[in-house]
Amino acid sequence: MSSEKKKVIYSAMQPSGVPSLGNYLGALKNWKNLQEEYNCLFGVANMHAITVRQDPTELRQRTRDLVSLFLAIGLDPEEHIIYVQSDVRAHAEIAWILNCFTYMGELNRMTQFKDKAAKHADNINAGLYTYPVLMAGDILLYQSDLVPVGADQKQHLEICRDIAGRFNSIYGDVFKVPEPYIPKVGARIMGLQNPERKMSKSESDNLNNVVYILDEPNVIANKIKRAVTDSDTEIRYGEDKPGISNLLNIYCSVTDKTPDEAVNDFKGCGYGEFKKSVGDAVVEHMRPIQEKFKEYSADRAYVERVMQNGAEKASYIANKTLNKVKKKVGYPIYK
Ligand code: AQP
Repeated sequence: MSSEKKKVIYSAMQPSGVPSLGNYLGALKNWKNLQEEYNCLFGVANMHAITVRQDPTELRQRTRDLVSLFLAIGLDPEEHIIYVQSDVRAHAEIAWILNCFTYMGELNRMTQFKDKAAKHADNINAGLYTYPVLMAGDILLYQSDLVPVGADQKQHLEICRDIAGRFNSIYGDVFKVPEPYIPKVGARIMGLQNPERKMSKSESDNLNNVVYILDEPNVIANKIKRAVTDSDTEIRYGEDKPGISNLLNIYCSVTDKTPDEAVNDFKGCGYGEFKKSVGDAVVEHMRPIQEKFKEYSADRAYVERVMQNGAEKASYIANKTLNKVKKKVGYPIYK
């Protein structure tokens, strides 16, 4: 299929910590497979990340590291666009305009804002509140057809569609109204110590709860060995067995096995043996990615070239949409 005919898909990740196994299995691993079928934009959402206080030196480093990781998992910066959000000024500009087309009543309903405000009670800033508007701009600037969404992001895509529809109904067809893309395999990975809540990269209070994808092999294996299970000894899926179900999901995702095959693999095994096998499977799956990551992150000049080229390509597309939007709302036009 020629690249013009392919649909545009927009995906981004915040450099708010080293990505977790959840980020990898729920998002990054699927992104790699999208490249054949779609024109992809892969963004490092550093403007979103500063809605929570960040150490500047660390943020800069993590931003570059996330680009290295994108490359390490096989995202292609030639055929697609890998870029850093703050390198494309159109994001900040469109966010302001879209703020003026978003109602506070809509933002008040966002559950992620409520969660993050509770988690960062000392810093409930306006950026945290208007985060969904910035995200709507990310998607709309590139006239994206599809956006991969996990359950946690569904509400944000809905508000993006509402904002686009509202703007279009006033000014004509300026924005493509994006559809959610539901990945064929979309794992939702839960915390190892608290399998009732999703695994999150920025969690720092219990490091055993999160596997980071750059953790050393023995660290990965140990964290999985310490994962909470339950009082019986059976290895099966069940609402009453969130810890075991989560480990089975992790195992399926890294081995590409079905849930039935996974359960079958562990018939008659004890929890110790099961957890060791899951740990080994994760370590083996991550090994080549970790090796490639080391290579890319050692080549800072190349990674920065990817970032600069990506910013240029992304800016070109984004500015086309932004210029249209500016004209529609009545900003000056210079001949
Ligand atoms: N536990 C998870 N299981 C499956 N998918 C997950 N994602 C996040 N956690 C899991 C998916 O990762 C993508 C990028 O997420 P993000 O960086 O934009 O922010 P997030 O969803 O808020 O991820 P985190 O790890 O929880 O970040 P922090 O700790 O900074 O808030 C998304 O596609 C998301 O669905």
